[in-house]
Amino acid sequence: PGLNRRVLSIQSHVVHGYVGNKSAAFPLQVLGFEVDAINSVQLSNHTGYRSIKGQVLQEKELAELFEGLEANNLLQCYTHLLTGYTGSASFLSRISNIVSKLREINPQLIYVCDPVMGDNGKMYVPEDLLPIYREKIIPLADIITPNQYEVELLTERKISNESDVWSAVQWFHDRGIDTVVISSSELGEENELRAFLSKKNDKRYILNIPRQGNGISFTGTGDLFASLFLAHSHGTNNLGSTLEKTIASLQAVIKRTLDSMPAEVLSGKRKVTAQECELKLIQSKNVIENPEVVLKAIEV
Ligand code: PLP
Ligand code: PXL
Repeated sequence: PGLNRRVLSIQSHVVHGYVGNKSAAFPLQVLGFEVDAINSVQLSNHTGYRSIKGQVLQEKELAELFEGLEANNLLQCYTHLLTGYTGSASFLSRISNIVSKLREINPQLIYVCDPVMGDNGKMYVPEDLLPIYREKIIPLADIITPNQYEVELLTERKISNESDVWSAVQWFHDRGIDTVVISSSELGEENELRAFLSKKNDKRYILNIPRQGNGISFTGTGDLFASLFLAHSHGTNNLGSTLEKTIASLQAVIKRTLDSMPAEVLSGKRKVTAQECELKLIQSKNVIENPEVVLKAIEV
């Protein structure tokens, strides 16, 4: 199974910190995947900092990179396509051509789509990406990993309870998506998040996730989630176990990041900075390689 695992990953690059490809590539590599990265943007840092500088890759430039790969017969080798943060509608639109081309070459290609648009009720990409995800990109995916807010945007329905979740999940299955994973939602008990997983015409799971860190929020966790889920879903039908391993590593990375914070931040005496919230990904190599499952997925 170590052979033949190569991901084309189209996401952001940040010079400092861990979101997008910076968050996804290392875990995939540690778990034995070759990662070919296309950087949808190259920014100094993620958008949660005070200032943000850098470049956005244009649709034409994406097409050029892809042409170069094609010209050298390098498109033959992909087992997976992973897409995350994209900053423009025309760029996102172009990804549909890429999916078609890769599928033509490898009909077994798995497309993992993380429709990165926002979190906690706030969009951090232009609004015109939404209809493109909804109409053009989502129907092409095998696995999608939205959070609750992204599900609400895509399905145009508010999610207030578990029954809303499963009908939203069905909305995705009706569009042909095999595996729907809601990476996080506000539907758990107090101080808990809840993740949901559904495989079309097959099993469904929930997994409750204790909140760590007293309201400190992290960036890049969703990108990490998608990369871990891709890696652990490869070659298995046991998606409950895939979700468990994904959450185990994610929680361990968050714990390591919190453990690195100064006492005055942890006690709430001083507000945490964006830099202090950067995931301690490299320091978490062992928990990425060997996730220790403590939180179990419940089949429902
Ligand atoms: N933060 C925590 C603590 C999580 O457990 C998860 C996913 O399970 C996430 C973040 C990822 O969610 P999102 O996609 O909203 O970033
Ligand atoms: O984690 C999502 C993400 C990806 N890429 C960039 C971001 C963010 C979230 O803020 O700013 C550049």
